[in-house]
Amino acid sequence: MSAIALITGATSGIGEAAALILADHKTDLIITGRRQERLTLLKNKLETRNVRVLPLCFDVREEAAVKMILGNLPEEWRKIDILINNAGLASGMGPLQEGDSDDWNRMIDTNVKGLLYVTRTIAPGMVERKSGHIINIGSIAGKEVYPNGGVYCATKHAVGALTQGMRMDMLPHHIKVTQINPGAVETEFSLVRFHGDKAQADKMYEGYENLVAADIAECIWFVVSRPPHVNINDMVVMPTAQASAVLFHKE
Ligand code: NDP
Ligand code: 8X3
Repeated sequence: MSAIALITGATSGIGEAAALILADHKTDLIITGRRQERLTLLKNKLETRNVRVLPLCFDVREEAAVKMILGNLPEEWRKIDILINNAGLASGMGPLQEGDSDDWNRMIDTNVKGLLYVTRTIAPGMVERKSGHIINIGSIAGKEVYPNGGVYCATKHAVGALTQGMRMDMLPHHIKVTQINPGAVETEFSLVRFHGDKAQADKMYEGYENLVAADIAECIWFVVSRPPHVNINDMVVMPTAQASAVLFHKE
């Protein structure tokens, strides 16, 4: 029987690329996100790779929806082997003293609370089966703090703490817990961060070779394909032209 992976935020970027690479390796997929039309397009694409696909449209910030949808999966989808907590975003960029609490709530509710709601719903099944792998997508922003990004950095530092905590809590149950921390990856991330300002978003990727979503998807495949006794705890993956969250070599 094929393994089953659940990916949050599969409608774009890293989540979508992860779905494609896992499908290439014959993993059945539960794909989630808020954009139904994107989920349908991705489902069609994935099914050409001869895997089963279950698209689920919901907002990870809505605890009741997460519980209702993920807590009542069809029988044949309940044994989730791999959970990829990927849904996340930055919203806005600027000094804390000028910050907008709507942006803060969006980031905290998605990146921290959403990840918790999903994990709380899926992990008990893994514990019961004494098998599973949780992969949290952190960030270089969870390893450092940079000006004008304090709240996003705080959410990704929180993901780092939660990853360590869940690894400890699930240690007796043979659950692997991994965190992958990318540097700059060109996805819809910056477009979302700058509230749809494409010119500003494009600037983030000018003058150097950024990562692409498939680079991170390959890392995801690497960590999930290790033998049962090997867990990759933490991986930081940067463009060669990036040495810290804010230090780029641009030509
Ligand atoms: P994208 O914006 O391309 O993708 C984000 C995904 O998250 C989308 O599928 C989106 O789906 C989903 N999502 C966002 N909010 C919600 C929500 N409330 N409920 C459900 N799904 C949601 O960005 P990336 O692929 O780059 O981001 C993926 C992860 O990688 C994020 O956690 C991000 O913080 C992290 N990351 C990104 C980096 C980068 O440089 N791009 C670097 C380091 C980390 P939809 O809109 O359909 O709901
Ligand atoms: C996204 C990378 O450096 O823009 O997590 O915060 S960064």
